[in-house]
Amino acid sequence: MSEAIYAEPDMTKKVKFINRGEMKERIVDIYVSADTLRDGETSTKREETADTAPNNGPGDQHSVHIQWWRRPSGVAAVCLGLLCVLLLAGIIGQAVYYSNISKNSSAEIDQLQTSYNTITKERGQLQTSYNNLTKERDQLQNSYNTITKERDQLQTSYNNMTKERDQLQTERDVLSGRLTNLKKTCPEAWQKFESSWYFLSTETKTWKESRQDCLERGADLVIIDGRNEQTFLFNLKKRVWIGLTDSDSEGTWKWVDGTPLTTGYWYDPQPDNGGGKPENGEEDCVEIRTDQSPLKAWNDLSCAENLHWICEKVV
Ligand SMILES: [Ca+2]
Ligand SMILES: [Ca+2]
Ligand SMILES: [Ca+2]
Repeated sequence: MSEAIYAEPDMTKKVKFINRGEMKERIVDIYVSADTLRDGETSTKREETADTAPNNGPGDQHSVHIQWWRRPSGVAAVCLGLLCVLLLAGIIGQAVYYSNISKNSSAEIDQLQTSYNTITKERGQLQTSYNNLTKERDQLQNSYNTITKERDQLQTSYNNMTKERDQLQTERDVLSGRLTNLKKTCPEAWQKFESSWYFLSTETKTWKESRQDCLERGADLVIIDGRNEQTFLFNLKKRVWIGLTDSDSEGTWKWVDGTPLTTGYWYDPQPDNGGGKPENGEEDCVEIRTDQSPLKAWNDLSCAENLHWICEKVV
């Protein structure tokens, strides 16, 4: 190794130069410093160009220093360095750009997240409102259905009542017509006085049989309400049964409709319930006698006696 270091260096290299348009070969001496070689470093004796040294012709040896910008490798290195610098600047620019984009994107993501959260919250509120509205709508629908059902029922009841009213009006009109006809003409054997019709029998019966006959005619034994009616009946000049009796309770006189007697047209000393004479028996029914005065003509008599009778029908 030491032999190689201290060996005679090959000082001759052939290089090509361009001088004044001619290609000349020169011998370039390259000196290598032994100290430099020891340190592992190399140095090169630079060439001496034709411009700085006299042209001694082929075979001359010179020590020259070549300027780096004139060396293709130097220019290439410079270009490469510039390219690296530009590339590095580009990378840094890209990094800064994407860093800003990342920051902006992060801010936008935060804003979007906030907006998303807000919208989600509003959506929940809207959903709650929607559910409440749906519930209220269902309740209203139920109320509406109930009211509709009740309305239909009322409508049905109204229709039925209207129908019944029409039927009653028709019946009323029919009855009114019949009444009008009845008022115009009395049934055969009946006579009218004031607001009643009166039927005077042509045969005689007991008080009970007489009343049954009146009921079969749609009437009842006469009820005397005042002086005029009493006088009218007296003037018929018949001993007749009237609808008054104390058969339920002795001395308590009641009309056949159950009303108590208020004004009696007795002649003295009637009513005597037979006057204590066994042959008269119990006297619980009332007749109008014709041998007395019109307003003092009543006598109580045994209900088993046979007399004419008077039926009354109020019209
Ligand atoms: Ca009467
Ligand atoms: Ca009596
Ligand atoms: Ca009597």
